[in-house]
Amino acid sequence: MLYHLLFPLHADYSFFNVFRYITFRTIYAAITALLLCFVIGPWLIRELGSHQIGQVIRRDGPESHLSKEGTPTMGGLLIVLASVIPTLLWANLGNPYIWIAVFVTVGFGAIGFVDDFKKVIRKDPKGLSPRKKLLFQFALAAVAATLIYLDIGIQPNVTIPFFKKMNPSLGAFYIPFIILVIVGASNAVNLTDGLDGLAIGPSIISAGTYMLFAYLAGHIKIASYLQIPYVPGAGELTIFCGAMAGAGIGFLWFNTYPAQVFMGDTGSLSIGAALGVVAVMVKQEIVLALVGGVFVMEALSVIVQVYSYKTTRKRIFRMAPIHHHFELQGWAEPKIIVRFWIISIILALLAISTLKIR
Ligand code: 57M
Repeated sequence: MLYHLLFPLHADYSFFNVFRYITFRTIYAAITALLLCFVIGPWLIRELGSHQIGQVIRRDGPESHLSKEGTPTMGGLLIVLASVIPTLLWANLGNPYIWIAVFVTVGFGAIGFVDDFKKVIRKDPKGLSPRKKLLFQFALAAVAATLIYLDIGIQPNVTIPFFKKMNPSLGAFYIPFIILVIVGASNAVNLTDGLDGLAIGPSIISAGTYMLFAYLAGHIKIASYLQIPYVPGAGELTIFCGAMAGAGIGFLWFNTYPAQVFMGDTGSLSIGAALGVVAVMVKQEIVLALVGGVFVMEALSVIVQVYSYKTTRKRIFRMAPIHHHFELQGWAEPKIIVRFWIISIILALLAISTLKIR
């Protein structure tokens, strides 16, 4: 909105030319997101607390979590608002990629919100049934995939990291592929969100990495120099990723150990889906598994544990997802969290290196 209001003034005042630049608008989108978190955050946490929107802690988990009972949850509302509002303020609203990113973020946030609402306010411990939750996720992702493939007309080729000339076309399978990336990422972030700051740290790092990928994919000269797919208009997603990173840092202010608020499914489902849809639109889909390697590791630990437990009645980890395993081994919570962040930074650097090592 600010872009549309202020950029046209450059004809009379050259200063407003600065609104043309994606880099400038990204920085201010991130700052706006941070400020929004600092302004709305304390109020939201107070409101959630006063309405007793507090976490119910499962009794079968690590004992150390029992003291977290009653921590306000649904803080994801803050993340969604602080990602979407700055995007609408600073991005070019004539750009379809921006609207798809906003649609997915708000849509998945709404699914998470219904689940949190049922669990925390209606006191229904089951929340939205896993079946319904998945069904809604698939439906929303299918709408996004159709818009991306049929409406915008993105090529159905995927970028294989480390291989310059390998861009296989998935043809008709591109739509299910997009759905899988979005729904998979959403659920992987959700599984990771089990310790203070554990999910938001790698989310910030991933949003920052995709901020770079989006900028490069949308820049015809750099994209051709790096020989990565050039996606006209996708550069505008840099602003969305900047807002997401800012919102994440702002949320971390309150979610860092010991957390004053949890993001709830409202936050985890929307962050994961947003990362998934951005990865697809900037044509760096496969490398998301590396950028979000911590989320993949958490999801795999659950798959391996459930499979092993169902088939042999034996556990591979003391408890899944894997962060619980380290907790039960006696690692202090902040140690697990910060070490997972470090792993996430290393993975993001490796992912960025795939632009060169090809
Ligand atoms: C949600 N949610 C946290 C909070 C957060 C299939 C199965 C492995 C699924 C998995 C599962 O349900 N995972 C998804 C993980 C919960 O946090 C809430 O949920 C939101 C995210 N969706 O925002 O609202 C708890 O996590 C802790 N937490 C923090 N700080 C944070 O910033 O400490 C969250 C955010 C909170 C709080 O304690 O209450 C969760 O863990 O429930 N299920 C499991 O994770 C269960 N694993 C399990 O049963 N494993 C089995 C195998 C065979 C399936 C095994 O290994 O034996 C564990 N869940 C819990 N305790 N709570 C078991 C132990």
